[in-house]
Amino acid sequence: MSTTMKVLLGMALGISVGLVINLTGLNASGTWVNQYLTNGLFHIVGSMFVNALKMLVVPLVFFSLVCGVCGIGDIKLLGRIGSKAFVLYLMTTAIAIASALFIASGLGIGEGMNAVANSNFSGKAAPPLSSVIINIVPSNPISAMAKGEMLPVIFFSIVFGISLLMVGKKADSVSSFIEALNEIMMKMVNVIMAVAPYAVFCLIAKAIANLGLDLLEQLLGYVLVLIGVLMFHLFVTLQIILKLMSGLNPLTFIKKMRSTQVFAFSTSSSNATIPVTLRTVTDRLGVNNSVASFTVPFGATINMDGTAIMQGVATVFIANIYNVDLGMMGYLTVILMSVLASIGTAGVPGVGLIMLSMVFAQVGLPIEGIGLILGVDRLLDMIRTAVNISGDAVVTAVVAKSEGQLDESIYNDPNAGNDTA
Ligand code: DAS
Repeated sequence: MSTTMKVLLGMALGISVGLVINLTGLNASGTWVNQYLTNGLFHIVGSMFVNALKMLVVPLVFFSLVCGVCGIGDIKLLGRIGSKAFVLYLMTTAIAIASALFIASGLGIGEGMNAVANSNFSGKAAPPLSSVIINIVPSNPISAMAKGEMLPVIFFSIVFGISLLMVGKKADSVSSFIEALNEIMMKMVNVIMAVAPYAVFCLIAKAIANLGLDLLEQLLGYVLVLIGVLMFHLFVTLQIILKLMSGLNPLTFIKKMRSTQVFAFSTSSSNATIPVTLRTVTDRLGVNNSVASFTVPFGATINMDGTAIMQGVATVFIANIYNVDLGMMGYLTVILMSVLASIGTAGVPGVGLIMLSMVFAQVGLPIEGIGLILGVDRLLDMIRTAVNISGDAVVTAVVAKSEGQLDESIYNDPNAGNDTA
């Protein structure tokens, strides 16, 4: 049985057990169920899993980012094409997260739950944006890593990667060592995710036992709003950007990208989809390989519009569930963190959720809130990965067109590259 099916099974069982406990009143304070199950076993297993997710963040971001920057291969590539792609990737991600925050807060998902967090989170007010920006440059990168302060970790990782690239051949052994460590971190994500079904059962059972059917309704709201914003970004925002910035036909793009999106959906991994995305943008959209071979892997590492959207919608949802008022400064911090979190997120299944704990920590939300959405995340990860790689392909087409590196006769030929996936 696939991990996705196991997680869904864990979620279904967790909901059933949680409902039985809630509806029969077994969860009343002082009962053995409340003491040894809801706030005992379920709380312990769930909290350990959430800690394991947090454990991955710093090493995953550092090694993934350094590899991503080193993957550029040639520092000169960071020139015109690299700068265009980098600016467009950040722009599409910022638009994605802003639309997510606007729609989710406008709809008020999660409001009225007044859940109480187990962890003694204080709902600390987000620090002023000026101090967030100043602290992006760490005075001590090791201390930033030890404290899990991710903005300075991301800054240090990017500067380290660029410096490694500039050292060139002398640092080849360091580059391959870091690549090996990055592989290990990706494998560690799989190891932790293997436990997800059991953790999902415990976290959902505890949440439903405490919050009852209301939470289920709110959770459905979260899923529907998130899917809605993902579809809006994919079929409206990205297509407007494609049309306005390249003049290319959006309908052709949507038709030709379908099989690649299905592959991304089924693997939940942008990295695994890189070969398929590369083949599609070159053989079917007519992008010259000299551009695609840089912008596609670069995008798979630093550009995750779908993930940023999930982080925006999840932040509003959990803030409302726990009655935390984020305020404008909080929302701006979420936008900055989500854009940077998507830069630091490697394209493998489930990492968006891992980075969400970083966003929550930055704006003072209880990390255990992740447990409420964990059960549905596996399914949503599939959809947002398809959105992630579509954003990579749109920016690749726009950059290629602007560089005169896109053959429009191929783009407009409905049968071009039909034998590719
Ligand atoms: N599944 C990740 C990807 O490969 C994104 C995520 O986890 O949000 O794009």
